[in-house]
Amino acid sequence: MILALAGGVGGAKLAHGLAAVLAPGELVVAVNTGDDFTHLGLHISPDLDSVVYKLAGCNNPETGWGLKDETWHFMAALERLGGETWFRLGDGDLATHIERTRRLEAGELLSAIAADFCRRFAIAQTVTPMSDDKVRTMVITADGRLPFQDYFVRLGCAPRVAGFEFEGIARATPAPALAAALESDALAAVVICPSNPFVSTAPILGLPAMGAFLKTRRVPVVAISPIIEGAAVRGPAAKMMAELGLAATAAGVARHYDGTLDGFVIDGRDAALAPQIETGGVAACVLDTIMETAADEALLARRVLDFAAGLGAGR
Ligand code: FO1
Repeated sequence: MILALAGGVGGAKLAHGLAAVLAPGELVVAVNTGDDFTHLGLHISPDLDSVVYKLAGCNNPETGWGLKDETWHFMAALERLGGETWFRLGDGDLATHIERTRRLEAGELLSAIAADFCRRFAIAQTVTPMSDDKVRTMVITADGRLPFQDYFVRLGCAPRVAGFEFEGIARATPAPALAAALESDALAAVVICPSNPFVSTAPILGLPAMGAFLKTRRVPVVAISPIIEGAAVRGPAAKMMAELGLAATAAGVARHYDGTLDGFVIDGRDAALAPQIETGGVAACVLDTIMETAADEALLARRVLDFAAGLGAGR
């Protein structure tokens, strides 16, 4: 069994590739919920939905979030009323948020709702929120302490970043499917998807149970760099690194994951960084990491699994 840790778009793509090359029962995808927030009275789980929509084949390939062939009547009507429209909720997507919120308010757990949504979307793999406990990413910026979606969507990642806090993380426990994967004898490797290391994978790795698992791990942990040639494949990771005074390179990401990894996958264009990464005690693997097609996703997944299979744990 493979445990993949995923944020939004990059996580969804690699999860899709892993789903293509593994048997359904062999993949558990644990998804960041630090980006979750309440908006217009609705519980939004952006990364969870991005992974579920992608695995269901109904994701919007242009945005990476939301549904394909979406309509926007609700947003237009809300705008006419002078409502808040900075966070765009499509008509079909809205059904996900409304139904999830109704069920949460009726007392169901986020993980149980996610499992049921997966079943209804005919997803055979396990996709779970990292936790049923509330964890909220706060971005410490020159303009103050901002909830993640305010920083990311409302302000377009413009404020200068000074750090991050994951409210609630110290008491958050892993969701049942994540806890089971961490304890399973069948677990063969943990794959940290090419998601933003500061705001997408950090909340998952920050769960106290993940810390304990990593310290005593019996299986290799590998990550794929979301940075290629000093730029993020998508999103603000490189900008964040520069503002935090870190080298905005794949080697900088490897250093950020210090103590967590046995192996690190970098893109061919960064091959020259491999020796520097290996100096840090982590095996480096050079692959073509850009995922434009389903075939790219599956090929990268296959090669990442082969790389992980050749590694020992707890370097
Ligand atoms: N991202 C945007 O940049 N603008 C949006 O209006 C927006 C709406 C949105 C609605 C539902 C959803 O599930 C995700 C949405 N996202 C939007 C993406 C999301 O906020 C971020 O990409 C993730 O939180 C970062 O992984």
